[in-house]
Amino acid sequence: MPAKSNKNAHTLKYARFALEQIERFDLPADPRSFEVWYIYAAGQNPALNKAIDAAAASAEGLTEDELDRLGGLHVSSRRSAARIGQISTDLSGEITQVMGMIETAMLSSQSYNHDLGKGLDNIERTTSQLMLKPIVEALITATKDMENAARGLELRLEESKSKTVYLQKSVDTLRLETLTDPLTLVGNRQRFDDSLGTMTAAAQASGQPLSLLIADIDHFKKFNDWFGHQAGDQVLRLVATAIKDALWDSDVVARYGGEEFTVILPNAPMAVARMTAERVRQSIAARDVKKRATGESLGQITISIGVAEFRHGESSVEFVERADACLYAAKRSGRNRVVGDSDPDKASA
Ligand code: GH3
Ligand code: MG
Ligand code: MG
Repeated sequence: MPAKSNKNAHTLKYARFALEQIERFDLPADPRSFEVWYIYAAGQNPALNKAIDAAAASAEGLTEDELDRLGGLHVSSRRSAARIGQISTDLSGEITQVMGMIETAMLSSQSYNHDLGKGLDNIERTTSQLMLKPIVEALITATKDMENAARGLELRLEESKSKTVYLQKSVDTLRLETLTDPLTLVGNRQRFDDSLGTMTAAAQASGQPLSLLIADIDHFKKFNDWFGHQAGDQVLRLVATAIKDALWDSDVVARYGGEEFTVILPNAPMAVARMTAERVRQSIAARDVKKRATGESLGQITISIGVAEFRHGESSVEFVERADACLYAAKRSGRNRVVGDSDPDKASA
């Protein structure tokens, strides 16, 4: 078939090109790099190609970290979309099959009822013992058929149940991915918005305290200018991990924007939230950050944090604004510090 071999020639060409680029940029020959370069060669994703071209032309060249980052940014959303399509197809196939089974079961149950009614009529009407035997035999056969059909349906429904559980798990995984920031693996902005809505509503209803931290890396623009964007990305991952490590599992960490992170602390009043923020700040400031590729010291990274406790009746927008105003105050009063909503230095800043 010429069409097929033509297609094969294309895919081989893409694969060869991908391997050449892996050698050219001295990248690991793993499936992740291969996938990104294959998609590049096929030209399916213009945004990815543009970003890779820009990175290749940059002073640092195209490194493993950068290719990984670009792959995460441009490829995973396409993969999610493809998986949503697959799950949706599997699910509608399953639904069609189950509907078909239910329909068949209803038909055979109707026909069984009919046979049963007819058999009972015949028994009432018959006067001879001899005639009774074939009537009862027919009833037994109909009952056995019905039993078999029911067992078949039961087995098939059991199978369908495990398929549905599997599909449900896939949907859950996918949902988690769509709420995760691909660079830092903490929640993304959507995750923050969703959680804040739910958690302020819960705090409003229960009267339990709820606090919010907004953290921003200090002088991050200069850091990027000095050490490059990839070192900047490494710092973003490090800060995200340091924040997560300093918290409880019930706290929701998200990347709010470029170099800003938020933490929602359920059941935490201001004093607890402030202490938590201080712990996070210190754990980051205490590190001597080294460039992963070269081991070169990147010096001290610091963050500033604003803290607010939820006020009964306020909107989530007002809540965020108060925490943001505290962050601004922390920046104004010198950076590398925590400012709470009730602090005196907030007013002076
Ligand atoms: P300040 O202490 O006042 O917060 O100063 P700043 O330089 O951190 O703040 P500014 O808002 O002026 O700059 C934020 C910089 O963060 C801009 C950009 O260079 C950097 N940035 C934002 N998102 C990313 C990202 O995804 N990767 C990298 N490497 N840098 C980013
Ligand atoms: Mg900022
Ligand atoms: Mg900043």
